[in-house]
Amino acid sequence: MLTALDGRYGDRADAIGVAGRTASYEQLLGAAGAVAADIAGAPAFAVTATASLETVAAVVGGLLAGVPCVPLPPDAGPAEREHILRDSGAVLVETDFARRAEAPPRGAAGPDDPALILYTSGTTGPPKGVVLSGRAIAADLDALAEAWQWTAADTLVHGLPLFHVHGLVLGVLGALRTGSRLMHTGRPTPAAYAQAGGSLYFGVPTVWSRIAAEPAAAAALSGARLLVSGSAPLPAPVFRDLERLTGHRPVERYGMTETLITVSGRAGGEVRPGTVGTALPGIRTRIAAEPGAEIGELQLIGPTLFSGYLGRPEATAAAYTEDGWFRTGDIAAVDPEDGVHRIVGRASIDMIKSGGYRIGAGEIENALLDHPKVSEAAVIGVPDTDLGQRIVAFVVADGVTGPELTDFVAAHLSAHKRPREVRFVTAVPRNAMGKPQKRLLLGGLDGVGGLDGIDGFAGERR
Ligand code: MLC
Ligand code: AMP
Repeated sequence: MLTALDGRYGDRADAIGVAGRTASYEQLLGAAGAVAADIAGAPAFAVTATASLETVAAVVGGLLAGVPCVPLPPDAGPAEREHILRDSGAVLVETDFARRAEAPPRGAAGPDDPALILYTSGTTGPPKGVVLSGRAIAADLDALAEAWQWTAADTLVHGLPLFHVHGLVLGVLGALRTGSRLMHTGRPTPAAYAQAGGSLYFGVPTVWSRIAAEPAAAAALSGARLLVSGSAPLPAPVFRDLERLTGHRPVERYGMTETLITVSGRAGGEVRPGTVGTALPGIRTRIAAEPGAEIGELQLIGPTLFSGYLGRPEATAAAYTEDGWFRTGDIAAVDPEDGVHRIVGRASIDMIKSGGYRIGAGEIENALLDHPKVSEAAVIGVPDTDLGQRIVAFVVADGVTGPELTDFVAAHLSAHKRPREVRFVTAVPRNAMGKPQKRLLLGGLDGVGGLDGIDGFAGERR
């Protein structure tokens, strides 16, 4: 997978830059070799995935040793960390980039063995480990390289977290497969993107909308070759602002942790706001719609799909249809003329995308219910111009403030899973089965009815 590391594209002192530090491929290989020697023979290992050269060396070390890497969100609180470590059986490894191995050991893992285990949220319960093989990752990166004309001549710039597909698989392994220089900005701020002088830029829609709000930073990207957005829908106004300020029509692509990137616009091709392009080479898609309807669940088949949820065969089986197609849970439509896909929404209200992070409502509700003062909790994602959706928690509680509950979730799970708003209600509206009626909560917040007149349900901010 790491074709650039065999020297075919040459080397340079700043082949890899992360958060202000740079390294050559040779240095990276040496540091990764030291990690590989440490972990050889382990079933899996975990690394605290800060935005750093150490994280890159650890992930590469895992690939060299043939030991799957579990990247831990660096801000994960004890509950989330313990769950991931226990569930994966991974040993947590510290990386010292100054330590180097002369001859990196090579593991005996085959292309279908696990290369990465990424933890991601479902609608209920704690996050599940998504097992990705080297073969699936390489197939995806090669398909994207073709779609985006991504080569060793590029300098890739982004500042995304190194524990998810976008920042880690595309943003690090993609650079090491294509040989493009990588400049990771540490944080994905408009100023950092503007200063980087790259040719290829990756961002989640929140990053692009913040760049579009700073015209000078956006204008600095006009010399780039390609701007790519993904992980959540890019709002059409942001698309248009970017086009006006940078001269580029951003390419959108669609994917999931379980499937990697499967649908994308093409460099040099026609791109339309609100659409995510066509299926990548090797991927087949279909829409499971009611007869006569054009919109339905997007289902997929192809070489980039995951190997399963770690230790959860029932959950893996449930993710597929009887005839073997992966059920994305996203509602989409495909233009019959040109095969261009449009993502319309999610099937489940309990799957939230905030700042490009996938967050299960059930996980936040369970964390809130762990607080001794909380007796009921219902969490929804509310439309937000900056984050796409923002997490709003409705709770029945006494003797605790909203900021205290926000901090409680941030400390237990991770900062990006914290509710941005807490509303205190007298009861969570439920149907006859006792299931929370979240659409009522959402309707009440929008002021479009639903909760109006239902005493106490719209909640009070404290
Ligand atoms: C604030 N903070 C708190 C806090 N309140 N910390 C603890 N407790 C509290 N109560 C701190 C945070 O720790 C952070 O600190 C700072 O405030 C900012 O908070 P944030 O939430 O991190 O920042 P925000 O500005 O909201 O982040 C926006 C963002 C981020 C776009 C930078 O959402 C992001 O990086 N998104 C990328 C997600 C991503 O990569 N998804 C891809 C999934 S893969 P500090 O010190 O950290 O600043 C996928 C597949 C595909 O989807 O298709 O790509
Ligand atoms: P994750 O597993 O974190 O990668 O999240 C996957 C989900 O992100 C998908 O199921 C979609 O809901 C969403 N997503 C990713 N890319 C896009 C996109 N370009 N447009 C709309 N939604 C997207």
